[in-house]
Amino acid sequence: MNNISNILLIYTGGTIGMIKNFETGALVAFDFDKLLLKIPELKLLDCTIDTISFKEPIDSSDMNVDRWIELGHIINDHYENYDGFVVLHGSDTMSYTASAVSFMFENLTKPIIFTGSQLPIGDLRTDAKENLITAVQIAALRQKGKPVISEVGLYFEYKLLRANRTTKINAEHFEAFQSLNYPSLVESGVHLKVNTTFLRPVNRRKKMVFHTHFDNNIVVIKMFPGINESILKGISALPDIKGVVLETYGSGNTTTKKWFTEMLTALIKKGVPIVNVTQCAGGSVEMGKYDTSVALKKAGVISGKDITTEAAIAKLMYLLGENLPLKVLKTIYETSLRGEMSEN
Ligand code: ASN
Repeated sequence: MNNISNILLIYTGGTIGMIKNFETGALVAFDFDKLLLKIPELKLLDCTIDTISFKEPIDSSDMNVDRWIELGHIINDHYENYDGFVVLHGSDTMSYTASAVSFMFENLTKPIIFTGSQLPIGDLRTDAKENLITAVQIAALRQKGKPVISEVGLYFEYKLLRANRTTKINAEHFEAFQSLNYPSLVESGVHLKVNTTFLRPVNRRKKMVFHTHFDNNIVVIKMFPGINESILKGISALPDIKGVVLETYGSGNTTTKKWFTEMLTALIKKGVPIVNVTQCAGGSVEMGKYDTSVALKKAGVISGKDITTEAAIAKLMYLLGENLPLKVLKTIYETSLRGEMSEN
């Protein structure tokens, strides 16, 4: 048995591979092969690495559903030939893409590790080398001939986090991501410390299923004091709306104004799922805990529990793409599918 892992490194763009455009002074995505020349250390790793790149690498602010699917297809097309995948991606929307990819692959038995950097790889003080080298090492980890990680992870600044639990919290610090509702899966110090109890269990008898239907006819509504009735009513009357992520206060609270609850009730009656997620970085939605969320529960609003907004959006697009009746969608949404939310 070959005990060396074969890793596929996929470059989508992001700061990691950017250089300064000397006319505008702004950072733009750069050619991938030239990028690899800057990291000769990759050749020293105890695994084989093949590389593939988006035809046009992008700043991740330009990510969209089509590109999520393009990335999914690259992984799916090569799924049998590699032991693990490392995705180089801009940090701005990495948590969204990585969450979407986690829903794309059901019964995953191999690691898909997202990473990137805050400074370009050519910069003297770059964080790119450590992030990339350790992400590859983690993807290549094996025990008894099988990958140690069999889920979608995000590696940044010495920590591997469950990707669909992450949020970008800092545009300046090297520690750009946090997972407040779930512990780290691997910590990188002198040794790589794997927190085995928090890894997703794997069932190798189940076949991997690749999902590619994401319906982006959704809207995110963030509550704020003074939220405007006519603007919200205008949005909720749009004929194309198929789903709403409602970012609420604290443990799932909103204004108790009649127009607001009536608007939500009318949307749900029309078959539009509304998912309640908290604006807080940590903690969970608990509808009914305060009087200010009782009406939401009654109206049939879905509890996003402790899911991140990034994962909530990806999960809603994914489940809408599966064309489920609203009741079924609600039950499935409130169940953890890829470890993106706590069970109760
Ligand atoms: N704008 C960049 C991106 O998301 C930021 C980064 O990668 N650090 O593509």
